[in-house]
Amino acid sequence: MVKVELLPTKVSWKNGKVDPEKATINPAAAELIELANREGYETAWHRLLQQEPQCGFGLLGVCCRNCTLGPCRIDPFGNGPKRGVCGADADTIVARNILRMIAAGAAAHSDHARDILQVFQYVAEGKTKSYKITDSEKLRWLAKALGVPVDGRTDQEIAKDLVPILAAEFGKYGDEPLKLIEALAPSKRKEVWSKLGVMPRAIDREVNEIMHRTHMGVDADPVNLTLQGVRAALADGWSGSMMATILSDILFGTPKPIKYNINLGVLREDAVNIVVHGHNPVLSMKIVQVAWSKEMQELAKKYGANGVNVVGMCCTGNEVLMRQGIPIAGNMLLQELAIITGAVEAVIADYQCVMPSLATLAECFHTKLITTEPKMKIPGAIHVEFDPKNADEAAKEIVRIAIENFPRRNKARVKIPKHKTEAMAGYSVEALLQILGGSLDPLIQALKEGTIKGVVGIVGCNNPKVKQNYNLITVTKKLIENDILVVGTGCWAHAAATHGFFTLEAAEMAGPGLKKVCKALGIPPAIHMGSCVDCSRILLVLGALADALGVDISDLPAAGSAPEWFSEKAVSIGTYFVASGVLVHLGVVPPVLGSPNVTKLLTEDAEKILGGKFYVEPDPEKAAETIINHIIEKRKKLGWPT
Ligand code: SF4
Ligand code: MSK
Repeated sequence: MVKVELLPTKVSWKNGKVDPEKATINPAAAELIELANREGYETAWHRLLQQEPQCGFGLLGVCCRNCTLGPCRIDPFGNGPKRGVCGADADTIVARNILRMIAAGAAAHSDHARDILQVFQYVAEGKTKSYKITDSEKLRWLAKALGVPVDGRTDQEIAKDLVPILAAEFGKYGDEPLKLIEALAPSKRKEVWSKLGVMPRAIDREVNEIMHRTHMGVDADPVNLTLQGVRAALADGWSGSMMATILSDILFGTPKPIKYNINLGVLREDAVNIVVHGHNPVLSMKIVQVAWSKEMQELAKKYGANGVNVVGMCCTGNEVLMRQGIPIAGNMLLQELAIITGAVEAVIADYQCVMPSLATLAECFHTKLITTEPKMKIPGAIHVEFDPKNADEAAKEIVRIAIENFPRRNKARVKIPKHKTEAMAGYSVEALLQILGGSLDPLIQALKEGTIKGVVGIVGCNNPKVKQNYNLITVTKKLIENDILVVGTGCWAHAAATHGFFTLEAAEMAGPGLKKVCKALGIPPAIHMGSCVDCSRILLVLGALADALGVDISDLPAAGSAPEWFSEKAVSIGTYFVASGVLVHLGVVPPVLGSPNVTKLLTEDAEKILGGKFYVEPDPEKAAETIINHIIEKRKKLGWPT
């Protein structure tokens, strides 16, 4: 059990400023935090310190403002009120709050999927010339999985038939399971979910039902509430996120191994720098295409720049990187620091993980913050509404704004850190299979023999409460040293790449077995599988491994970890991995400790019914050790050498 820690912040003041040494292990970030201190720019670290002490009731999850009888709060130490005005106790309040986090996370991923589906529909109906089917093979694989005929048919005919099937994943009447789950989830898991009554029926319905159940005076049973959270999270992982990944592959290409550079040193003094930020690749893929065009490169020259340099941030960065190999500026906590370099002409943001602070910070520089989605506007930003039907025009307008902004750059203020690292990305399931020679057999063999002891997915964010990248890297390093193959997504991938884990030479850091396998296959010991929604790729790998071995996912020597998570999306991801039978480590304490019952349910009892459970441990060394022991135990149960 994790002890109650009301003030988990490790970042501290030094002479009234943020201490860069305590804030990050990335030297480029440290340089710019120092600059922010000197010049008085505010970053997430500064604002976190201003927030301290953060509300203890909030940290423990025992405050409720679901109605105006409240807000109510429960005294976790038993000296004050034990129930809200309506009579809800700590168990009900904590469970309801977590459930609403899952709903928000599942909604974010799935709404992203809906946006990609809309583009797919336009392509199917011939309503856009800006996009096309790029991976016909994957389209046909999906069609076959969903029972759509493919023989003798064009891509467009197949796509047209897929649209209503995929649209029904979001909303349909009736209790029959989601088609993507039926088609892609392993059979043993589907049995578990059916028996428990958590088989998702429709993505929007599960999210909607959470909002209903958590309304005042509806569901008060923490177990019943949590099971609905499981159902919504499964709808996210195995359908919403899965759909976002598959359709993005079909439209933009299934990733293949690709080299790139990462860290703030990828910004260029001589070029127009555009940062693409957020999660949805639909516009950013176009931005890259337009920015790399001769027309725009020439235009940049007219404005005194040596071309246009598009760099990625967060998961939009991951999406475009995986398919185009664009350089990456960094992960979530680097978004403000990129602007502080003084070298960014435009930040183009779609949605999710985009801090509203960027607008204020951009005003201190010449940087234009451009929002593009009707559902995400930020006061102070320029809004260029993006319509996938005329994506080329929108992309041209945006790139032009950035280029025309170049002469406004104050060269005297430009401070681009020198740091950048070479890395490899692009490991889709298909790419991994190709590397393995067409089947999972070599991986299964290596696992059985113990050359590779297990597989761990590390995902998730940065959180200024944790020294940036420290937890992500410490867990990664310890696992690979112990012959555990690490795969992952999101901001973990940016951290792992920045600190040198995505190179072939990184195999030297791995234990002898993993090192041998990496050298034989020509892969790094830690594998970049994509953006947050691409955690679905990890689900597919786990499902395929379980099916091939004739076991359940919960029997595999596998685990998940989110060492620096912050977002509601991460709560949904963690929950669908637990529900898929995986032990999930959380390095940041979730707001549940105010209810010992809910805490026990998530960290102990869940295993009995789902095969997976949450494990909370802020210390990354200890966490890695526990994960390693968990993997050894699973191997013993399979009768494999440890
Ligand atoms: Fe208070 Fe109950 Fe209303 Fe929540 S739902 S604010 S606990 S009265
Ligand atoms: S971007 S959700 S901070 S991983 Fe996907 Fe990074 Fe977390 Fe956003």
